[in-house]
Amino acid sequence: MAKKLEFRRLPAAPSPDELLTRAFRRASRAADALRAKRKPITIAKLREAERIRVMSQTIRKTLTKLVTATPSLSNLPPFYKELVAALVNVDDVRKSLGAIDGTAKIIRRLEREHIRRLRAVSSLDGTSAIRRQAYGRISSTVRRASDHLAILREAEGKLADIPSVFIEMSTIVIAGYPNVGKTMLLRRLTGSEPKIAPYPFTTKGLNLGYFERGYKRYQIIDTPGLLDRPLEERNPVERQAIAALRHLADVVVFMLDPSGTCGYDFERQLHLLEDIRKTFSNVIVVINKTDLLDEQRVREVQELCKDAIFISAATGQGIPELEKIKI
Ligand SMILES: Nc1nc2c(ncn2[C@@H]2O[C@H](COP(=O)(O)OP(=O)(O)O)[C@@H](O)[C@H]2O)c(=O)[nH]1
Ligand SMILES: [Mg+2]
Repeated sequence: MAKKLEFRRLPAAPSPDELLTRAFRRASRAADALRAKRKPITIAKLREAERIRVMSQTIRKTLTKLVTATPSLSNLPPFYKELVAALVNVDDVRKSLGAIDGTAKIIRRLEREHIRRLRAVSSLDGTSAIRRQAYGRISSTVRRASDHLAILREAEGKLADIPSVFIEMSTIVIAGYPNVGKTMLLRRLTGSEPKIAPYPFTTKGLNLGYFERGYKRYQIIDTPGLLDRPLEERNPVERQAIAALRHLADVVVFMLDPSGTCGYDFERQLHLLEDIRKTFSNVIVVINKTDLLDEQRVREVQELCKDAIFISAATGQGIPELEKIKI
């Protein structure tokens, strides 16, 4: 059964200031709410202990939840793994999670230590001094974790646009220069408008479509802004985002438009085809817009692209031959 991987978003990491402000606020509210008919010194001790406990707990809960709610980035299917690795340094994220876990443990120790020390004091001034010390030490512990929180916050932002795709479904990726007719082919094969999923490095996202032939389901992906210009114009991170598609694509349909209407000459399109062949192993060449070609041009193109399939996404010509290919 094909499995759709909804990439679980990382939780948002707060800044030390946000975290401390929230913790101080909760702590004083909790202490104010404490009512007891006891000696003033006993009440003072109860209040200060409550402030330390609530302050510590608020911070620890947030930090622990941050760690447990972060999905494992190393146990992902290859497509997601490579994509994630293109976007963030997985090792840094792992180290920061470990450090945040450690921070929560240190705060737990500080909480216990200061509450213990409160028991031994006998003056009102003494109780507030111990609470201030606890606040100070816990605050600086949180601030020391500042870089780690920043790393997690940044990772959350960078991984926010990971697309959700069926990772085990037979998948066709369509490539080729803009305006050659990729989206029109997707519409024709699926009989519907593509769904758009976000994809890092392209503001246009991925166009996703699904169709069935026999008992088999297929996923078809059009990648506007991605597989439509030479790879040498890409930065390394973009190349990795493209390479991630290798794990997803069972076949790449490379579409060429020899009609002269897409705005890119045929030579240039053939050059991109060579590029794509370096990255993807299973490439089917499709010549589109045959409805615009005369016989002479068809023969010329046949000479240049021996194994190509000639279609017209607009009229439907050649689509049955394309659908016969087994993937
Ligand atoms: N005549 C003709 N026009 C086509 C064909 N396929 C696509 N087009 C037109 O080419 C333009 C670009 O098509 P589109 O699917 O958006 O290309 P994409 O940028 O590669 O996704 C549109 O105006 C389509 O109507 C075809 O087979 N024949
Ligand atoms: Mg398109």
